[in-house]
Amino acid sequence: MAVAGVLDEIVDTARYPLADVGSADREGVVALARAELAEDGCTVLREFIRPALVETLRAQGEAMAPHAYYEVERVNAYNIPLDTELPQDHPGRIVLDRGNAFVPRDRIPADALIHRLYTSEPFQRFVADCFGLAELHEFADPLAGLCLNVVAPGMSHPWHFDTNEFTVSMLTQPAASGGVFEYCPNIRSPHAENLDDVRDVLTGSGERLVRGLALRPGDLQLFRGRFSLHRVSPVTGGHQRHSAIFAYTDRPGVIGTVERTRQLFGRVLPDHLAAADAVRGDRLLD
Ligand SMILES: O=C(O)CCC(=O)C(=O)O
Ligand SMILES: [Fe+2]
Repeated sequence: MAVAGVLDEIVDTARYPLADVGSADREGVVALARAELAEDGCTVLREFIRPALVETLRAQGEAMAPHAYYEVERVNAYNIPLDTELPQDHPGRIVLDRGNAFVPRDRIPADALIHRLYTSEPFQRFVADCFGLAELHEFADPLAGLCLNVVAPGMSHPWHFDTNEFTVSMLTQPAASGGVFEYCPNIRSPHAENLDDVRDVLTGSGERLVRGLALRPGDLQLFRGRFSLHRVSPVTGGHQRHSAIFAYTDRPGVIGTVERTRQLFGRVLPDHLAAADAVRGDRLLD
């Protein structure tokens, strides 16, 4: 089968039979992922990529990394404007340096392993099933849909919540030291911000809430980052940490705002302007 063929080449389909919809083996993998996501918002599918391709995965990431947009941004954990009016002790008042940089989708070759996986229909169906979603769509955004997250030595991707309810990612090159993915399972819920716990983590006294994840290149991570505060700890050692971020949504046509796109990538494309026009009817400043 042609579609399964692409996956077979990249994914360890003996362990993860993505295309065998309805098979007991696939159901078992999905059920385990669902149980772990329900329990603590995160699941890791170990050695998802065939071990023989892990070096290709790393080398492709390294080749695209120079196309990342490097600009340290001052942020808070909620990714809301820093001048938002908040009570004195609100953790959203704690300012962090976001030192990671993203390679955008239009600088990722179509034949790169991460691009082939991101656009694979059976892969998307599998991810949807793991998250329990009826529908799953690639971001319509020509930059933010698929990114390589680059964290250079001395930098970190600081504590934050994702806007998206679910995130799919894959480490392609670990840091020499540091650069650990750390998260606080379900530290907030749709009904409760739990500001005291979030403040503890941001001020360094929340160790009891933090879990470190030992990721290896080629592992697939499924994560509910909207409820679990998370970060990539400071990278040390001689080289960058790279991870692929596969951005999907549960409805079609989602595209980033002009302002956010400029912050993340340093530029916008006609699609972003057109989407803003469609929403606002003009291109005037606020
Ligand atoms: O690079 C990672 O492992 C995490 C990335 C992340 O949290 C994000 O892009 O929102
Ligand atoms: Fe995140």
